[in-house]
Amino acid sequence: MYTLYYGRGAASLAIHAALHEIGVPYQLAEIDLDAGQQRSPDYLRLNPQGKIPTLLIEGQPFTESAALMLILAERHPQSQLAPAAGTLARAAWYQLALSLANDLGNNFRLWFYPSDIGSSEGDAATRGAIRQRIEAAWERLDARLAANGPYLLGEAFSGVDLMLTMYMRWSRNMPRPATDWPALRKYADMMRARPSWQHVSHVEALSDW
Ligand SMILES: N[C@@H](CCC(=O)N[C@@H](CS)C(=O)NCC(=O)O)C(=O)O
Repeated sequence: MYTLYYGRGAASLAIHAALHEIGVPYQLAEIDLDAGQQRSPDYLRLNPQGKIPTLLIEGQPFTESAALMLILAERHPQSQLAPAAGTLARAAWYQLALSLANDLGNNFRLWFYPSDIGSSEGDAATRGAIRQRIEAAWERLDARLAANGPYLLGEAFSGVDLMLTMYMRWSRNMPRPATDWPALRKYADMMRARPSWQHVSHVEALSDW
């Protein structure tokens, strides 16, 4: 049994969808980020960094959304989350998971939390640089999907598609959202129609996107 501590639309979203894809029983515990519940003593006991998500696995807390995707894929080899262990497709999948987390996850963190690096929303130069890095990632991913889609691994859906969809959603209010790129737009339409995505959007009451 799993318990996912999630925030609406937060980095927990891909893990929420992954749990639904696997089809195992899980519980949800909502953390209201706007109310600062991630800094409550009870939550900090589970995740001293005060970040979302935390996944309880057999009662033990684990964090970092990309790591949780890897852990779930390993624990549920029959799921569609990752290609079979030991294959080259699995190697490509690891590479994608880590590069999405580094190229998009880290930059989005800085975009939404500029104070992490002592910057501010008004620091145009730093924000411009972060935006450029995020847009460069969209450019690469758009080319990849146009050449070898419809999923990141080609023909087969996997958990990295849930990660990418989550990151794309986070760009919806940016000057150039990911859906400005044509192959990414098509990909978003396909992923948003997926039952697991529809389910998490409904449960997390995500009205936009
Ligand atoms: N690298 C982490 C980032 C987690 C993260 O920054 N989560 C955000 C929500 S998307 C959060 O907890 N924000 C609240 C805060 O930092 O106070 C992951 O992917 O799990």
